Amino acid sequence: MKKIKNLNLPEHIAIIMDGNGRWAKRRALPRSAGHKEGSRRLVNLTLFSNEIGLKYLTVYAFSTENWARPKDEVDYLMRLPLEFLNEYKDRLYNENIRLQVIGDKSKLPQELQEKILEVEDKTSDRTGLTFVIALNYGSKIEILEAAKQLSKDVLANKVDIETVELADFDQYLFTKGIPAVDLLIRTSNELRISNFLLWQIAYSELYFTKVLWPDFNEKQFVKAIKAYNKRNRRFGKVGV
Ligand code: V0D
Repeated sequence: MKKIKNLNLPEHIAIIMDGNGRWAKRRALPRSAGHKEGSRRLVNLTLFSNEIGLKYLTVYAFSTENWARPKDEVDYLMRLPLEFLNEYKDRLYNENIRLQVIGDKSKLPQELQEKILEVEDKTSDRTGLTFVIALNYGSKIEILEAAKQLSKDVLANKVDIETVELADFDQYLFTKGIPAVDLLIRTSNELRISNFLLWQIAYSELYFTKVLWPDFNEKQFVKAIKAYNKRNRRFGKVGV
């Protein structure tokens, strides 16, 4: 494991990978070129996260609202996950990385659904980084579905409504078993949460940067973690 001097790692970092289209536009390239470069960045940062010993990395790849984009772009985007998995599934496994995809997978192309299940299954015993990809994910629908399922369990007498606790509600979310987010990063100078992990970021530190996602390198990443370290030290909390 690569040690970075004086760096206390958060346990769980989440990232909104914004600015791929803008990156391409600035270079007079098609948006797809930005997505492709963004995908390379994602691989690098995932391997780096694992190397420095991060336990959880969650990234926002595609929201439930992204279907409204032009059809050409959606078609292109939908090919990225399959390419990514075919190219990196062995690498993820060999590097001891566990992959998990959160979101409504039922709306994804059949072939992709099967590939996701295959890689999730194959890497389920990996003990390094848990790499969580939010794909066709929306936080409000996640919370609503959790409330609906909890209601069903109450009606079926499986759950006593009077004793339900926050930790019980966690079990109904896509992120079941994954600890709360410690640090949320959003690139590309957008200062919004955009329906990403609303429940899970209740106590997160928020870090916004102007850097576009395809330019967000290891150095930028460490800078964000250092900022997180400083804020936590102010409250006398010691990192892990
Ligand atoms: C495009 C930057 C990997 C954000 C990263 C369909 C925009 C590159 C995946 C991926 C996307 C998803 C699931 C999976 C494995 C990989 C991905 C999308 C976009 C949305 F199991 N990159 N990537 N998915 N981009």
